[in-house]
Parts: sequence; structure tokens; C-alpha cells
Amino acid sequence: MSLNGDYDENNIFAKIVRGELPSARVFENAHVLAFMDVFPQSRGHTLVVSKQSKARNLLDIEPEDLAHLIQGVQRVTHAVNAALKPDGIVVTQFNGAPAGQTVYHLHFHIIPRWEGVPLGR
Ligand code: DGP
Repeated sequence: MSLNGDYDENNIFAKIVRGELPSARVFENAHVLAFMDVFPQSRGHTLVVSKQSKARNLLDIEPEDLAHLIQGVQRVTHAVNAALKPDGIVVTQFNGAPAGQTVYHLHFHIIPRWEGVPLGR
């Protein structure tokens, strides 16, 4: 899928936000939802999404929604750090299929890393 296009109301993360699909929720407020990635790249790999924004990627989101989302990302990153005490934490997101995006509801990955432990563990 290209960078530009319509938001699909039935994408997996929209269904998770609406409660139509199960997920392991770890944080929620009025603006964001955080849940565990089903294909974790490391222990504690968490995803954070906006609940109200219909943005497919970083280019689509309104600045106000992005402000709420990134605040949620920081909050969950603090929680992951406190809970798991990793040596580092990758925070990333992908825009468009060639960049590695597979679910077209904007999301941030929070991926804890430990010295000497490769991704995929
Ligand atoms: P991305 O490549 O940035 O679009 O990553 C999408 C991520 O979503 C990927 O790490 C796997 C994860 N994922 C895919 N389907 C599901 C699902 O049904 N539930 C959960 N919790 N995560 C999913």
C-alpha cells in the first residue's frame, strides 16, 4: 500500500481499539491505547495507538492527536522501563509498505533491548 490513500475502518488496530478483537491491553487513557505486540521483537514489545485519530501514518495525523499520542508513548516507555529494566528502548514507527508498515493505523513500537540479546527473543 502506498503512503497515500484512505483509512480502512476495519484495520486490525481499529478493531482492537473498538474492542472487536482481543488484545493484551497495558495502558489506556482518553486518547491512546497501548497493547502487547503479538509478534514481539523482544520481551515487552508494546504498541501505542491513537483511539480517535483515523490516521494511517505519521503524515496523516492532526498535530493535536499526535501530541496526545506521543505523550502516551512516553508514558508507556516510562512504564516499560520501570517494569522490565531494559538496557535500552527502541521507539519507532513505519510509514508505507516499503518502509515496513503492515497495519495501516498509525502506531508506535516500544521495543525494550538488553545488552547481548538479539531481536526476536
Ligand atoms: P508495522 O510493521 O509497524 O505495521 O507493525 C505491525 C505490528 O503489529 C507487528 O509488529 C505485528 C503486530 N500485529 C499484527 N497483528 C496484530 C494483532 O492482531 N494484534 C496485536 N496485538 N499485534 C498485531
